[in-house]
Amino acid sequence: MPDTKQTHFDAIVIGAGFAGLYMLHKLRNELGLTVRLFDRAGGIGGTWHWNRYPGAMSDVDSYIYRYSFDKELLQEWNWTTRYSPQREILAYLQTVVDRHDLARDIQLGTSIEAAVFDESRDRWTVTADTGETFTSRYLVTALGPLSSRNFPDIKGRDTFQGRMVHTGAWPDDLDIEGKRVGVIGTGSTGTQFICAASKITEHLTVFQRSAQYCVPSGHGPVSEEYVAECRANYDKIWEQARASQVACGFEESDIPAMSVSEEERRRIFQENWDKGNGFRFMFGTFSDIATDPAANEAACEFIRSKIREIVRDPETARKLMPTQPYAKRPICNPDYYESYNRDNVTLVSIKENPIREMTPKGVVTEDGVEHELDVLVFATGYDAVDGSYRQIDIRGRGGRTIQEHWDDGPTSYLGVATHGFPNLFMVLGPNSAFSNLPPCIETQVEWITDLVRTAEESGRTSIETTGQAEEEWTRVCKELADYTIFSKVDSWIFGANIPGKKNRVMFYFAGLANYRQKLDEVAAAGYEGFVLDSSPSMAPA
Ligand code: NA7
Repeated sequence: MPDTKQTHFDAIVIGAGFAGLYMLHKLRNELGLTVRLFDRAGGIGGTWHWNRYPGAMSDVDSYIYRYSFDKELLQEWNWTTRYSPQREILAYLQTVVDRHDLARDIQLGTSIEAAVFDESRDRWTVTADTGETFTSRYLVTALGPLSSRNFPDIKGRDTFQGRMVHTGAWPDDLDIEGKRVGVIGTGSTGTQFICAASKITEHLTVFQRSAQYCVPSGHGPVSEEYVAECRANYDKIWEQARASQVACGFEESDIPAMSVSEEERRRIFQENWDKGNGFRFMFGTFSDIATDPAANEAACEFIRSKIREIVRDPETARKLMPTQPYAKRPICNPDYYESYNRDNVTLVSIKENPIREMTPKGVVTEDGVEHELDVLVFATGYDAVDGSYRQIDIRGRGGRTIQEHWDDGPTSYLGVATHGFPNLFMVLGPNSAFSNLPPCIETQVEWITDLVRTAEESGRTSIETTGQAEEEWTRVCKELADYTIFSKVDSWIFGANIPGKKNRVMFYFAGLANYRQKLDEVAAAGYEGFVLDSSPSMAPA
């Protein structure tokens, strides 16, 4: 338990997920700083605390969906299935907390509502919903890019007498077994939920806005030999991941799709379909699925052919057939399309037949049908990246809010800092690398730690990125995004899933290896793009 009397710290960290826990470990156990980590949840884990819906799991192979820094834990941690379910990831993070004695500096159940920078003292003042106020020299926001829930307002929503839940706040007491369940949303979350819920509910009604490209995950048990091989090869595994684009553990392809014959293309698609995993299918098949329209269409057509093959009812298959490019975050599941062959699953295309309203009994669609439900699940995603920041009143130099600073969309330098907000470091801030998250988180946390160490050693009390560096990074990220097909499709990756939100670049699309190289170059050049200074009142007399 944290010391309740202490109110000033060297650093305050917000968020107890993968990012915040590692940041606490590095700043406290390595730099020797005093740190308090806050989280609004009643437990650690971030995303993995909140997402307890049936089917919740990581869709990146378990062996690489973890930290690399704790080499002993890499050898000790055991796993039995290819991907880790939510409960296992939470247990893993709890083990990390215990092994590194983190709990004594974590204050749970405390939502940070405001953070204000005092430029005369180079300090942040942080206010919590408990009424407590804390101060610190550094503030690290490890808020999670997907934590501000999107809960669409539907006419009559409050009249519904069943239960309504968002997948990102799944209550422990909700059991959907044998119930009539509806789900809105078919993203990574919705499709995972559909696969699991279709097997246990009396009836599942899927309200689909956009049809989804989904490939098999290849999920299943792993052998002890496989686990032993991963353990024996961890040094190589991390080296390969850090030198790759999406850091998911497979070799990315360097072959353009159109450089091979149609037959060979189909063979490679099939081979990767059989191996399973969404990132592998998008980046391991060919080098240009995300950038060349013809390559992209070839992948789309392959997946559509699978939908035709798998789904028995032609009308359901037609509704499931995506027409947009394959350019959202790639999705995989054990048996997504197969779920629609079950008698207890109904698909409603709300593009063709929109939701008119909700009633005490369920959901009424434009065709006048009332879909009676006991539970309605919103798998409707998140106000991604900056959404988490808009929930906190963050004020930098001159009292300027981060909302004002990001009026035209969120920006940063290198995904970790933003001009006018000194000593504020973001983990997975806007325009961080688009990749498997734990390796990107480790990259940023380690880099921020080195930057803080440099400031500490040189007696500087203020670290701030320049407006020019931020503009340049934003320009680079936009150019990279424009080059991809991702930017042509509406999704949370560009903030385009939230009504009224401007479509903005929110990720760096040149991959983790290039991102790491850029960070190394910036550090080697004396943290180019940052000003390390001391405010007048903090300077030595
Ligand atoms: P996503 O990927 O944003 O998916 C949300 C889904 O909800 C998607 O199918 C949306 O349709 C649908 N949606 C959103 N708003 C509405 C409304 N108002 N009406 C109907 N349908 C709606 O979120 P996830 O939670 O699945 O995944 C987020 C990330 O978490 C994921 O990529 C992983 O990295 C982990 P749309 O496609 O926008 O038409």
